[in-house]
Amino acid sequence: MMSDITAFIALGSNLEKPALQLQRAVDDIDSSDSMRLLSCSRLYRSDPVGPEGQPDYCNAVISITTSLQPEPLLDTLQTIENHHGRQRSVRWGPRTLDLDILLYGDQQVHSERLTVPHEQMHGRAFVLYPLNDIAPDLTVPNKGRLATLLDNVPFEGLDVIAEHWPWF
Ligand code: PH2
Ligand code: MG
Ligand code: MG
Repeated sequence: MMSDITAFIALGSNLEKPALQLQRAVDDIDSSDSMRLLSCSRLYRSDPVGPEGQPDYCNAVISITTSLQPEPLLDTLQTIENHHGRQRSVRWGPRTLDLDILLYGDQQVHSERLTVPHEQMHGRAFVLYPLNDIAPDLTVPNKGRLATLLDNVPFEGLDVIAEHWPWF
């Protein structure tokens, strides 16, 4: 498809077998007609950011190519979240699956439903380190080089739990 765009997606889960949720999500994405998996970061365990008392998260970042525009991409990812039993209640609260659009080519999107680049990505170790696994030379529109962002975000509250995954 000539109009395909490369996008980066953050995956997170802290309920109901988080690693399996992420593995299935990658499979769901790659088997969709409108999205193709390009690369996958290592798999991480991370301390929860947000309300206390929630379980640890599993996090990863993938790159895809997609024929979808940003909002239809968001719709498609939300459908996958819903298939994973996602309930939307507490902000930053526990979830079976979270799929966030980090980057959509080098485009910036500011709509009611969607902000790209993702608003919090530049401060989150559980996003930046996985992203660095697959795109160390990246520059984030409006935020600068990934390598520079990483200088301000220590590798803390994170563990690599798998070098190679998904296992399907
Ligand atoms: N996602 C959140 C809130 N807090 N904490 C970690 N460690 N990982 C996440 O993916 C995460 C979070 C909201 O999307
Ligand atoms: Mg999120
Ligand atoms: Mg989300």
